[in-house]
Amino acid sequence: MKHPMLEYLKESGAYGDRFPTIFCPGCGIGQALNYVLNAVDRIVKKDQVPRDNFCFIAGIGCSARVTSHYLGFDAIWSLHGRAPAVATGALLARPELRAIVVTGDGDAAAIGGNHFIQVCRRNLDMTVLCLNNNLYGMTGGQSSPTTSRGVPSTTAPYGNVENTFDLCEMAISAGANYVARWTTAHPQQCIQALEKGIRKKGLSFIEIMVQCPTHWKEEPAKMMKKFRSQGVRFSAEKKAEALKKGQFWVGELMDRDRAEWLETYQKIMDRFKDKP
Ligand SMILES: Cc1ncc(C[n+]2csc(CCOP(=O)(O)OP(=O)(O)O)c2C)c(N)n1
Ligand code: SF4
Ligand SMILES: [Mg+2]
Repeated sequence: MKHPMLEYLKESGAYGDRFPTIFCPGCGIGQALNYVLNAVDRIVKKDQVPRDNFCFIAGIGCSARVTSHYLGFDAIWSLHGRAPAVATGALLARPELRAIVVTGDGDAAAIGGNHFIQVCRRNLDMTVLCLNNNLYGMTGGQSSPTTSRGVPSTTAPYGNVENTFDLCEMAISAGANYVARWTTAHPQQCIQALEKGIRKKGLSFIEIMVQCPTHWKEEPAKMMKKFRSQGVRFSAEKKAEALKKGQFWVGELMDRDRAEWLETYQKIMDRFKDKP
């Protein structure tokens, strides 16, 4: 029996067979790909959104490889960090698109940090999915802006000396309507958050913590168990409590209905439509 999500994937492409994937054994990116396809499948089937209305846009990184390499949807493989800007252009040309940006922590927070902040500030109607493995996977395990302080990496053999970005907090402060964080060890929660986020008007930011067993040199199952124990379920009441070292919030961190940029822009255009 074929995997139910295979109908959304390309089995071969310009450079030959796409399967097995290029991801290392046990990498969390394949799981996240499965979750996003399950969410899209629900929207295609329940809301009758045509498949052609989905457009996936990525930058560069292991995480970015899910788009043009495997997805049987329109996809743009753009420049490192620039996917939010490319998605903005796509939406200006075709506002009916369901634009889904797939990004990594380096892509979104380092080279593309400003692009990410600006789409959140504009609250554009797109979904930004960040597959956060806390390092640069594709280029050899360098520290990224989400690597914890003190943790060694190939660029920080004595431990990372930099402070760490919380991408969800950044998205909330910048103005995104919907923000959620889960991990590969929370499959149903990831699918539900993605489904909600894709439907939601405005910018949805969904962060999935994914294991990179190759560079963290840990067993994937152990890493997923840690995700389960370190991820603390978010609630407004608990917010005041300080998280212990290594812990992070999981859950829906923001769900609000601020005005979305494209709609606001369209209203202004409509006001002047019939004026000479
Ligand atoms: C302009 C530019 N600078 C640097 C690179 C090299 N580069 C490719 S991927 C990458 C980091 C990717 O890290 P992340 O976004 O976390 O993705 P991951 O591989 O971890 O999924 C870098 C620095 C590039 N491709 N283009
Ligand atoms: S290097 Fe890490 S992130 Fe990249 S495919 Fe391998 S396990 Fe996944
Ligand atoms: Mg990364």
